[in-house]
This record gives sequence, C-alpha cells and structure tokens, in this order.
Amino acid sequence: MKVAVVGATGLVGSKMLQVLAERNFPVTELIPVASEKSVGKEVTFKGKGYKVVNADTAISMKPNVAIFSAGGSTSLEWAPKFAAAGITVIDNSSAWRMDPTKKLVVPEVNGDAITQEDKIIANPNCSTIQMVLVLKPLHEKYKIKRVVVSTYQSVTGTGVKAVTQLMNERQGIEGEKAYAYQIDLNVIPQIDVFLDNGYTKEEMKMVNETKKIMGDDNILVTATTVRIPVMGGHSESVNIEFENEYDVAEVRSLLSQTPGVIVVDDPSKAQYPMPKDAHDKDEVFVGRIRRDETQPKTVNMWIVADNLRKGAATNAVQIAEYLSGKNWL
Ligand code: 11C
Repeated sequence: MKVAVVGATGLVGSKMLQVLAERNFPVTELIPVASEKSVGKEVTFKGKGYKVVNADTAISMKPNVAIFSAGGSTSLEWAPKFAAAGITVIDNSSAWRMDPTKKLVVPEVNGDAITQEDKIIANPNCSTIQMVLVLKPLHEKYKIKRVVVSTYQSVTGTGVKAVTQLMNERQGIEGEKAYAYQIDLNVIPQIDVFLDNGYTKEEMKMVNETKKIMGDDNILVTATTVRIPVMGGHSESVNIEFENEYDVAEVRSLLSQTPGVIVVDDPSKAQYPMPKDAHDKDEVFVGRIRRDETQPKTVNMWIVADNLRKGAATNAVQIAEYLSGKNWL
C-alpha cells in the first residue's frame, strides 16, 4: 500500500513513521510530504531513505491513504484535494473534527462509525483520546452524567520548539520560545487561545470532541487544561459522576478488560501511572481509582498516555488499520 505522511518532518509526523514501521502496516511505498522548505530532504523508513515531496507531487503519486499532521490550515486546503483524487485522508489536525459530515474516530470507541464513503476521517485531540478510551466502558455500564477534568500536558503537545524551549531553559540557554512564559519550573494554565466563554480552545476540544466520539450530547464535560514541564505524556485528573451506582472494584475490573487500557493502581505499593512510564507506549494507563466521598455515584481517577502515540500517531495508524482490514483503502 502506498502511504503518504503529510507533515512527515514534524514531531508527530516522525512518530507516524515509527508507528507505521513498528506495527508493520503494509507500506509498499512511503511518500513523505512536507512544506517547500523541506522538499528534497530525506527521511528514513524501515532503513530506507525516502525523499520529501510537496503535496501536489504526492497526489500525482496516487497513495492509497494520506495521514496528515501538518496543522489545520494545511489540512483545510489539502485534505479535500487528496480526497477528490480518491485518496483517503486521516487527519490529525482540528480542521475537520467538529464538521458534522466528518467522522471523529477512536477505533476502540467508535470505529464502527466509519463507512466506505468517508474520505476524510478526523483523528481527535490527544487529551480527548486518552480520556474517552476510559470513559466508554464506564458510560456503557453506569451512564455518565458529568465529567470534570484537569490536565497536566507534556510540552511535546506543542511541538519541537517547545521541547527546545524547555531544554534551553533547563541549561540556561537563551533561545526561541514556544510559550509566552518560562515553562521550566513553572505551570501554564493556558493551552491554545482563549475563547469568548473564558475557556481555552483545548478545553472546549475536550468538551465537544468527547460528546461527538461517545455519540452522546448529554454527557456534561468541564475542563481545565494545563501545560507542565514534562515530556512523555499527558496526565489527567478525572472526576466522573454516573447516573447509576457503581462499585470501585468493578470499575477496576471493567477497565482491566478494556482493549488499549492498562490499570496501574496499587496504593499499597505506590503504583500509579506516570508520564515517564507511559512514554513510547501505545496504551492508556489508569490508576488512583477511588470513590469521590463528597458526592454519590462519583469516582475519581488519574489517566496517563503518550500524547504522540495513542494521542496522535498510534490512533491515526489504527484508523488506517481499520480501513485496511475492511479493504477500503
Ligand atoms: C497540546 N493537545 O497538547 C495539544 C496538541 O488539536 O491536535 C494537539 C492539538 C490538536 O498542546
């Protein structure tokens, strides 16, 4: 299968190549695509070098599938052109996620929403993906009424420039900044721009994408998203109120049986998920599962995942695997 990766030289793009190789996606030809300034550079895939091309050239090479991670404006401009040429697009940007004509997919949660007619499929935001994977089995069992989430997000979510800023600050080196403020030894309670309602765009992504993926507009979600000086993964403190009574041991057991979720939850041994351990793993880790003693039918938990893997590249490749399994590519 010919696979184009649009944005192949970025942090997520590079992770896409790594994940495609690791999962042995049947790539017969890789088409790395990037902006004009990267055209001609070489990227390595499974030990072989491939020259970066521009989007026009990629379309003329007729890939079966194009995985986009090059930002919203590139996706808005180019995804329809790829789709019009019969190329299925899996788009990691926010450009198409809330478009009612496009599917927003986490394969384990709503893979069955995809049809053969879908030519642009949206990959959700990283902080949403790791949360819905855990919410889904709980919603099926106890029906979720309301979710209160606070995030602790890795600088890798912003990209290479943010990683460089953190490392430079750590070594006292002046350099270009991804954030308006110092990130080392600090916490920034703003991810993306502020909207008129006082929430950030990242917070409203968690609210709106969760409802769309879970297929239930009645789930109430309120979010506070925060950048912390960490790499390796996003962490989330999640408070979930159910319609029905639940049992903590049963929640633990349900989540242990959920594909893609690993429960790490043993307070007696100080075992809980941490970004350092989630780094470069495809699974979503959950722990600190405990009853909210201030309110009935409510549970607290802590969810961690590598935002570049399940939060981006792995989920996109899983969508491609789903399509390939159906012979739709
Ligand atoms: C962050 N969640 O950590 C963002 C990155 O809509 O795909 C991903 C943004 C998106 O900053």
